[in-house]
Amino acid sequence: MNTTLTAGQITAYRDNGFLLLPDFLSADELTEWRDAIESAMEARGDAVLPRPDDPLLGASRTVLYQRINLWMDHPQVRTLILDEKIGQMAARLEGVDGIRVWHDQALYKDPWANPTSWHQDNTKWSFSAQHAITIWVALDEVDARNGCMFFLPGTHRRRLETDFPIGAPMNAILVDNEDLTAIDPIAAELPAGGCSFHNGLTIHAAAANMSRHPRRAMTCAFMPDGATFNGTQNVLPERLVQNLQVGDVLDDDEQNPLIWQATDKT
Ligand SMILES: O=C(O)CCC(=O)C(=O)O
Repeated sequence: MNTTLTAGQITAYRDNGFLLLPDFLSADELTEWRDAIESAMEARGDAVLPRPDDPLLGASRTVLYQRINLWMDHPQVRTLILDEKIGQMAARLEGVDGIRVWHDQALYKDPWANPTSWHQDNTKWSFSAQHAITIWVALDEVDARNGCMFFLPGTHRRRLETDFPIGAPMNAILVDNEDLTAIDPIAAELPAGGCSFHNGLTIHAAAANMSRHPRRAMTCAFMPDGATFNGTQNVLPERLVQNLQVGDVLDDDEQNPLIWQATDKT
């Protein structure tokens, strides 16, 4: 795994709100990731989330076939996702001294599936933070034909008041934010084994899959250590939500493991 980040890449990430790393996994590592994710998806079956008291999330495959928190019930995925080297990359990009897993997510776009509409991620989650970040690992080569992502550079500096679902019309986000059309979307074309990182507020979308093959990606969203509950359940289990007040720190290691922390924290 190529976890090197140059000062120039970190600056570009902070300026644009995203970064592409085309040579993230070696060929052998890509095989390992594909095998682990395929096996975890098969073992998971119809359940979007793993635990009995997890919220029931819709499972429409119109836009994406999604399975969340595979790290919780598949040992190989756990090893891949809880890797402190990825946590450290996320922490360096965001300039924070501790990183927790928010949730992982296998995102398969079926052949002919709809586009993923423009949205921000953090407006959906149970914490509101400037320094949330997601890694998106391409398990297949992705381009504009089979559903690569697109980013609007610089949009991570603004939290929109409305949350936009991934199945909304593509232009829904423009209703109150017409100024966004002044920004050129950047296509995140990647070879299989490449990855991107994007900030939790960066506005992004993905094209329709106009190919005969699934577009497979494995992602993990991270939260900065110390992030607090904002009152939204999202993927949190009932058991936790019942005992949380708005403002409580989300630090349950069974749900949101701390995967990297600066050692010189004083
Ligand atoms: O893979 C996709 O189509 C969208 C991914 C996405 O929205 C995300 O990873 O935040």
